[in-house]
Amino acid sequence: MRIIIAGGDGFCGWPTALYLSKQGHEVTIVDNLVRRRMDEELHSNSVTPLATLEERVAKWMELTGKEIKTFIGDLNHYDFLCEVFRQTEPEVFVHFAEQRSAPYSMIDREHAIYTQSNNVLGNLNVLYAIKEFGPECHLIKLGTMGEYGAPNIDIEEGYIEIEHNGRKDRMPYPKQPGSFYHLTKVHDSHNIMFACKIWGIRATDLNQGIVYGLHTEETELDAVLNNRLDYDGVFGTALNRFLIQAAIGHDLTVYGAGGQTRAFLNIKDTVRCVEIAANNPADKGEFRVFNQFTEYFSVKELAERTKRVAEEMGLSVGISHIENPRVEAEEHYYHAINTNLRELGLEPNLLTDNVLKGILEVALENKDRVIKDNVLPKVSWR
Ligand code: NAD
Ligand code: USQ
Repeated sequence: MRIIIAGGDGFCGWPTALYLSKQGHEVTIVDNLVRRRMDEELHSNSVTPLATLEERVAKWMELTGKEIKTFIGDLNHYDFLCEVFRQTEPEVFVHFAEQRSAPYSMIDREHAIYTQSNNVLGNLNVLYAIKEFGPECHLIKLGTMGEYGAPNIDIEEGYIEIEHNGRKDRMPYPKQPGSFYHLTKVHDSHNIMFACKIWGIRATDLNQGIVYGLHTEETELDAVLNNRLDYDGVFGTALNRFLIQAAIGHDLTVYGAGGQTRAFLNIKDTVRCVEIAANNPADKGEFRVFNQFTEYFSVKELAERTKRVAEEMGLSVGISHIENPRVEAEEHYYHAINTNLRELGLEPNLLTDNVLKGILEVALENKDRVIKDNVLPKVSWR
């Protein structure tokens, strides 16, 4: 298939591009490289050294003989996006290209506005480009489990049957997101659902949990193919952050009580889930939602597991419950359904001690790159 990976220079997009290229698909990356500029803005970096996108695709070509084309540009520049569609005629458009950090979106008004316009308008451009240039193209859009928040009932996959005053209907599942970033994903979902209904677009919304790990079989082939690994208080996510904190001898930063329960998956399963969605396209006019995660944990549980595994490796690790910079429930019910991807063949890579050790080893190899000033959270929701 001809597949566009928008956001293909990022943490999820890069390994997905390599994996789909390896399966024989014709892969094109579209990215404006803004994530690399955000590292400069935040005076931060990836724990693993990153080659340029040019070097990455050249190395992939050298090692495998497979070409990944690249277009450097912004989804918000519609003329650019139209040209990409004209030149590549995609059958699948995988959309990772959004500002994905909740803390970044909560820095101040400017960052909230940037996040909402980048994400919501970029996605709207993609919908219009599909309508205009590829009405059969299957949109695979990265959403988030955080769209649902933490309701006191089970979380279904996108839709829930509701009975009200004696009548029943299948409705979109209620959304209670926890940041201006998470809200963009809700707005995107609504826009996509509407576009499917009025124009007959086919779309899959992948409501992904928090991704941990960094390596896939493909990124491990050569240091130039390294994936990024974020640890700072803005872009670092819970489990990866704890493992890097353990590597540098920093206390693990549990926000508040630590009973916040979230859905997680290994980066190896991210790439596989996208492949499963691509191989099983949504019907014309269908807005399909898959909950993309394999397990859920509380952050306290993850900190305790990280501590135990790190101590087995001879490290000394403390856990600090620091004041929560976010406004969120710290103890709550959580039960979410994730059967759609399993039924289509996903075999989860579960979080074993060996997986934790593997990520910790990479963090230890690169620990001198960590800028310690960036580890504690500085962005407040209040
Ligand atoms: P990332 O920031 O590492 O990658 C996103 C990429 O998109 C970057 O390379 C960036 O330069 C590019 N980009 C952003 N805006 C763009 C625009 N307007 N035009 C062109 N390129 C643009 O993020 P990630 O962790 O790889 O996340 C990818 C997607 O998956 C996001 O949509 C995110 O919301 C979603 N997601 C991520 C996680 C996670 O744990 N990382 C979990 C759930 C969902
Ligand atoms: N947390 C800590 N300590 C830390 C960092 C985070 O206790 O050092 C807590 C947070 O308070 C929160 C939970 O861990 O309760 C998750 O935070 P996170 O930063 O790991 O994840 P989040 O902000 O939700 O965002 C990440 C990705 C985002 C994606 C989302 C999936 O950055 O792109 O959409 O995970 S989900 O969580 O399912 O919404």
